[in-house]
Amino acid sequence: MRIVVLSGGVGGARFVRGLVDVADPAQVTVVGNVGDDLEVLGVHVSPDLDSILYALADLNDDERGWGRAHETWNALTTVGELGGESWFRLGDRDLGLHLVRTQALQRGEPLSVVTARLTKSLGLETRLIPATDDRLRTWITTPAGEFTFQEWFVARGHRDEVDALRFEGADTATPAPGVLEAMESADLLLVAPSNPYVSIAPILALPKVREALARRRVPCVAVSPLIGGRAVKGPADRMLARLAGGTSPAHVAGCYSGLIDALVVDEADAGALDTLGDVRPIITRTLMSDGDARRRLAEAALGAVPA
Ligand code: FO1
Repeated sequence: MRIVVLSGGVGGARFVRGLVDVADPAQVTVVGNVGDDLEVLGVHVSPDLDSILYALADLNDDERGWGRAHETWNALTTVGELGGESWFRLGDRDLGLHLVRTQALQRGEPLSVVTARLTKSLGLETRLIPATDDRLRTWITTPAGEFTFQEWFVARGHRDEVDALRFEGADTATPAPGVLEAMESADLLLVAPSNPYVSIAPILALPKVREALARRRVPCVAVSPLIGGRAVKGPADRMLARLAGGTSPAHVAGCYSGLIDALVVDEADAGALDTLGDVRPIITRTLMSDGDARRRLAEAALGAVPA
């Protein structure tokens, strides 16, 4: 079964890791968000692609959620001592990947080509494609002003309420090679349990990706990132409350209106399913606390397709 997953960073990476344990990794294509990308200290960082790469290669720091396990921070300490930019924490091991990627981009290689090479170097069978090779950046409008995603998320600790989002470049950006082909030949489309506004919306802001999803002939299943109306980590619940008016499964499904057939929701949300309309609920335990829990969640999402 060919599967395409639209994914953001931390939650999406955990989900994809579970998915490739229960499905053939070579049949899985992950389309990753690049709206969070940034240039810092002269390197290009693609946090969501890297979270997925590290999770698939078992190199990730499971507790922190981003970056690599057994990380050291010597380069960053030196940067700080020398008065450089150290607000965005790049570990020594992580930095190696950013150097390789940045050099390739500077040579003129598209992000999708570099990413495919990184995937291969790490010995992965799963395809990881950035949603676009073009520049796409998420901007967050708050009462304190407009910030790039990482300024808001990391530098300001996502403390500001979000009034609106803007995906710079999305109107003219085209999907990276392979994205539409993978979506069109998939047997199942999945939306990972990522923040609908900052992780999935930048991918859906590409008109061609949204159109491909809207005209799908195969099931599309989203996994809710909320448990009991609360985000496991991060600002998804606050954003849904403010921007959608609530944190029920229906509010999550509303972010994907016309684009999904089923929504995987946690048992804790099973009492609030009456307004889901055409979207079929799949109820399970969704907390990805360990490998077994991740695999169970992936199996629940796969269950939407008859074997
Ligand atoms: N998140 C933080 O909260 N603080 C950081 O300093 C930070 C650094 C960082 C470096 C590389 C990387 O791949 C991810 C990093 N993240 C950091 C996570 C990242 O900002 C977000 O989790 C994603 O962009 C949201 O999906």
